[in-house]
Amino acid sequence: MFTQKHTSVSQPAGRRKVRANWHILSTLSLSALLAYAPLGHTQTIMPIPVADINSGANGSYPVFSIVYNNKLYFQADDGITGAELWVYDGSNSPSRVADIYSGANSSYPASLAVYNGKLYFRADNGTTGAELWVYDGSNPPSQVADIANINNSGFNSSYPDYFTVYNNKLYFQAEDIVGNELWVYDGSNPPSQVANIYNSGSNGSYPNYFTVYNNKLYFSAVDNTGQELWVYDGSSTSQVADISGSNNSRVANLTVYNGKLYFSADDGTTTGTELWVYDGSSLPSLVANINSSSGGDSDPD
Ligand SMILES: [Ca+2]
Ligand SMILES: [Ca+2]
Ligand SMILES: [Ca+2]
Ligand SMILES: [Ca+2]
Repeated sequence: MFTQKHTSVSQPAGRRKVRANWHILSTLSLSALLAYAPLGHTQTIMPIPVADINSGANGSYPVFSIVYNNKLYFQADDGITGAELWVYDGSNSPSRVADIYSGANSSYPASLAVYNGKLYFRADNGTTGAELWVYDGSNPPSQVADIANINNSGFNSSYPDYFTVYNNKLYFQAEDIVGNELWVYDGSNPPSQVANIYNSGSNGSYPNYFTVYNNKLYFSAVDNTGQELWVYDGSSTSQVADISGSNNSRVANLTVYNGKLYFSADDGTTTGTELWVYDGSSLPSLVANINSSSGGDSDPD
C-alpha cells in the first residue's frame, strides 16, 4: 500500500540529493526516497515504491538507513522474520542480510555506522541482549562482544549507541555494572570502557552528541554536576565547564561551525536553553538569548 502524496520537485541538476532526516521521515516510505532519483533538469518526480518488503497492506517500517560499500543498509520487517538487517543495491529487489534473532522475533538492528571498512550496529540475537555487531559485506554478521558481560554486570543488554569514529577508533555509549558510560573499540581487541565519568554506584553518564573538534572528542555527559560539556583527548576525559553550577545545563546538539564548537545549554539563570559556543580554550559563552522572556528556552537544535 502506497499512500504518500505525489510531490512536485524542481531543483538544479546535480544538486538533487536524497536528504533523509529519519526522525522527521520515520512515517514516510523509504521506498519513496529510494525512487527519488535525478531525472531531468526540472520535472515532476512522483515517488514510487522500490519494493513491498512486507507484502500487502502492512508496512516494513524501514529505518536507520546508511550507505556502506555503495549499498543502502537499513532495518525492515518483512512480516515473517521480524525487524532485521536489509540491503538494497539500487537496482535489484532489497534482500534480508541475516535473520539475527532467528524466526519471527526482531533483532532490531539500529545505530548503523561504518568504521574501518565494516558496518557496525546494535542488535539483539535473543540470547545475549542488545549488543555490538559487525558486518563485512559478505560473511554473516557476527557479534563483536557481549559488552554487558565484560565486567560481569549480570545485565542482558549493553545497548551500545551513538557510534562515532575518532582517532581511528570507534567510540560509543554502552551500559554495564557501573552504568551507561563511554566505550571504545579498536577493530580487533575486545571493547573497553574509556572512563566511568559518573563514578557513583550504577549511575551512568550517558555520553552523547559525540563531535570531533580540534582533534578531540567532545560530548555531553552527566555526573553529579548535571549534564555538561566533556572532552576526551585520546588519553583522559575531563569536564570542559560546569555551565550552570549545581543546576543541570542539559548540554546537547554539539556542532562544529567556523572553527568553533556550538551547542545548546541552560546556564541555570533566567536565560533558559539557548545557543552556546566554545573556542577550545576560553570558557564557553552564551551566543544569544534568542528567547528573551524570563526562563524562556529557544531550544536550538
Ligand atoms: Ca528474526
Ligand atoms: Ca549482553
Ligand atoms: Ca557510572
Ligand atoms: Ca551543572
